[in-house]
Amino acid sequence: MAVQSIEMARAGDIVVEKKYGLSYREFARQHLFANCPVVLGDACADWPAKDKFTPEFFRTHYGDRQVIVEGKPYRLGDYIDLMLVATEDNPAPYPCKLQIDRDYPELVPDVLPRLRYALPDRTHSRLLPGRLLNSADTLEIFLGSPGGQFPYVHYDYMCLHAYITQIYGQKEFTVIPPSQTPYVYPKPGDAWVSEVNDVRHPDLERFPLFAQATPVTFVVGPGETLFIPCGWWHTARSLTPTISVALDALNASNWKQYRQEVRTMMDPRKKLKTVAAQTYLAALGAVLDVTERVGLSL
Ligand SMILES: O=C(O)CCC(=O)C(=O)O
Ligand SMILES: [Fe+2]
Repeated sequence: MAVQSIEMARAGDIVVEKKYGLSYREFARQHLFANCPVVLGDACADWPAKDKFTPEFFRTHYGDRQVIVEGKPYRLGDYIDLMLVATEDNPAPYPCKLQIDRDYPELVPDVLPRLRYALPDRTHSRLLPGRLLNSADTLEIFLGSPGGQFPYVHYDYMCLHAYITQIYGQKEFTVIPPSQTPYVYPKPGDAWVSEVNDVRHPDLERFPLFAQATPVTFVVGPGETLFIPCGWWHTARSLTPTISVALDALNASNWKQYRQEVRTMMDPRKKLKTVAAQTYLAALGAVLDVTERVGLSL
């Protein structure tokens, strides 16, 4: 099948395209290893979640479950009612996150087969101790309402690649390349979070360099998956009631950046531990490079 490609948005020298029929090889060359975002128009075509995950589905089957949103507990059913009546001017709190593998394991098959573009994946390798991922969440459902805005601009924790699949409704995303990190004011001590949390109305008096950034904004709709490569700053805002599935991936393409994050996050006084972790990760990377090439998952 020929690749179909549509330009979604551009700013400065950055172009974000939507592509259909992209082979894994083309994705790896043009996006994964090139660290270039893309909207994949048909990546989740085989997911049962595509037709199943609706507000009604979650209200009917999980209405009595408790969720914590913006620090406050809600019955999921009540949150969904709120999200359906909310407006841009009066949004429901956001994000309402459901951690699929921990709290809703019976829904895991609905987001399988794993997106082929999100393979290989080392976050689930038996050889990678959870501690070295700092317990990063790697499979979540997000529910939101019109005007519901992700609370900060960030790149994904531990420099993982993010794949956000829009299942229901329309969500607007803004992405900023890693090369513009000096303009986004990373938080001291939390370098993956920007101090500029409102990209639409940035406080240029506090953050004057942000004027030099070229954020790219576009809308992702049902059935579409946004690939956000490691280190790309991003945030999101729902335009309608929304349900999205977010997953993360780690492999040869972001191993070096991931190792750098591990180094940054370790206590600098614990030199021996840092060296041990780096030595282990260097060796593990070399082993997994080989096993993944022959299609073996460890
Ligand atoms: O869909 C969203 O609101 C953004 C989610 C996100 O970027 C994240 O969880 O890391
Ligand atoms: Fe993210």
